[in-house]
Formats: sequence, C-alpha cells, structure tokens
Amino acid sequence: MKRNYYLLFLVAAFFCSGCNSYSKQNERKKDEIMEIKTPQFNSDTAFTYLENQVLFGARVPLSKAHESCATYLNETMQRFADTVILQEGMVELYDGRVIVAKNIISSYQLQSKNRILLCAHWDSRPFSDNDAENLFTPVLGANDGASGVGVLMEIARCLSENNIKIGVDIIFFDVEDYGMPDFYKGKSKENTWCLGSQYWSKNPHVIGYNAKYGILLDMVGAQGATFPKEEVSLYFAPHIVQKVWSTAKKIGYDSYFVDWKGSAITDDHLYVNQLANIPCIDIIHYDTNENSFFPAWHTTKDDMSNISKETLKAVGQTLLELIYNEK
Ligand code: AHN
Ligand code: ZN
Repeated sequence: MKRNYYLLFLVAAFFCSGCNSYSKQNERKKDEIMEIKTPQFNSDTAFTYLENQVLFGARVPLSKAHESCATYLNETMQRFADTVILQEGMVELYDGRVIVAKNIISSYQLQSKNRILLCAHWDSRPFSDNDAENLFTPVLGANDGASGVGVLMEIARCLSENNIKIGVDIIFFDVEDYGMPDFYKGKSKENTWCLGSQYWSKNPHVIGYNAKYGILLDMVGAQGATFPKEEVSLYFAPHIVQKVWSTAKKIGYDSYFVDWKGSAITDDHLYVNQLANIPCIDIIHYDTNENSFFPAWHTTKDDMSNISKETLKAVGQTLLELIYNEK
C-alpha cells in the first residue's frame, strides 16, 4: 500500500513537471507572437525608391514625369498594402488654372478603428525660385518630395512583411509645391500651397475617416539633416512631437531629432490639422542656425547628391520603432 502511494506520487510529480514545462513553453511562444519585434528599416531599398522617382525627372503636375511617377507609386504600393486608392480631385492653382490632383492612398488593416496616418508630398516644384538664373527650371526634388515618399515606401514594404495590430494609412499628397511664386504679378491668392492635402482634408477617401494622429515627412533625406520641433506641430499635437522625439532619442537618433523649437511652416500637416481635425506633426529639415531649409531647397541642385542613407535610416527606423510599439 505504502509503495503504491509512493508510485502514485512519482507518476503525479512526473506529469505535473511535464505540464509545467509544457505550459511555460506555451507562454513563451505566446509572448513571441504577442510581442511583435520592430523590423529593420533598409536604407538601401529606401534610397532606390527615392531614386526611382527622381529618374522620371521633375514630377511637376501635368508633366509626363508626373504621370509616369503616379503609375510607379500606385503599382508599387499595390504590392505592399492591403488597398490602394487613387483619389483624383480638382484643385485651383494660384493663377486660376484648374488641374486634377492625384493623392495616392495606401491602407493596412482597413477594419481597425485604431489608426495612424503617415504622409509626404510626391509632386515637385515647377520653379527654382531660389536659383535666380534658373527660375523656370522645375526642381528635381530628390529631397523636397521624393525623400519622404521613399522612406514611406520602405515602411510600406516592412509593413507588408511584418504584421501590425493597428491600422495604418500612407498618403502621398499631390500638388503641394505649386504655391504662388514671389515673381507672380497677378492677383494675390491665399492657401496656394498644399492643394492635394487641402482637397483630401475636405474630402477624405473614407467618409468619417479618423486617425489617432498623423506624421508628415518633408525633406528628410539630406546629409546631416536637423529636424526641429516645428511650431504648428507643437501647437496642434505637442504629445506626438514629444513621442516621436523621445523615440528617436531612445534608439540613438537625437542628433537628427534635435531639441530646438522651429518656426511655423505652412505644409500639408497644417490642413490635416485645421480641416481634417487630425493632430498631425511635420518632420521637416530646417536649420535654425541658418534660418533656412536645406541649402539646395527650390534650386536646380536638389538632386541625388544631397541624399544620405544615414538620414533616411534615422527617420525610417524612428517611425518603425514608434508604430510597432503602438497599441
Ligand atoms: C512654404 O515655404 C510656405 N512652405 C514650405 C512647404 C514646402 C515647400 N515644403 C516643401 N516645399
Ligand atoms: Zn518645395
């Protein structure tokens, strides 16, 4: 009898220890599934996505390059996102001409109410305003335009390979950079920049669209870029500025995401805040010491020679770190 009890005890102990380690293993597996690791942003592919846009030439609305680039962006994003919508809207330029703006909108996890919005403009400026001899030469826009889009395309690729729990929308805004030039002698007009984002903010692609917050990228590719905390962003979305800058610091990119206050900039995020009511910040290269955007801004020199993979990595990895930790 005694021996029987002993045996029973041994058998029970064996099973229990088995159960125990089995359930521990299971928990560990569950943790691995639950805790999604932040993917690595590949700055080589981001660079290629950026270069591919520039190879079309200046993406000035109504040009052949603009048309071809729209097709390229649309087709590439179809490979990465759950859905891609080409939103076409009539907008009026500073000189009264009406053109069609093409916003390219890519979405992940459409059913999720918990969403964030990432955006950049994909058009380039028809004038080199800051280049007296080349006033009417369009800007190539390697940094001013293509850099933000290139970073977001690489993020889109990462999202396609690494599931995320929240909903994400990536919008490439059109006709950001057709604002009234200083040399224009006609009747002055307000709000002539950011026409694609103004259109979208008044006519979102989904009725009642909402996002927790938005992040705009503008001129995020130049070597040694500095991104001050821009004033419109601080006014509408101080908590998002704080969150992005501390994320950058956490992973070692605080030399890019500097702790300076920058002056207010009229950019796509202004209209997303004002018209769509979504708190949206702008990550934009501004040199507070020089009191200007990057040196080649709106000149014929805004080409591939300005672009640094390190800067693309700093911005892209910071965004991935942020969104993969979003609940
Ligand atoms: C103004 O210069 C008024 N806004 C800057 C927006 C911009 C132009 N971003 C890129 N190009
Ligand atoms: Zn510009």
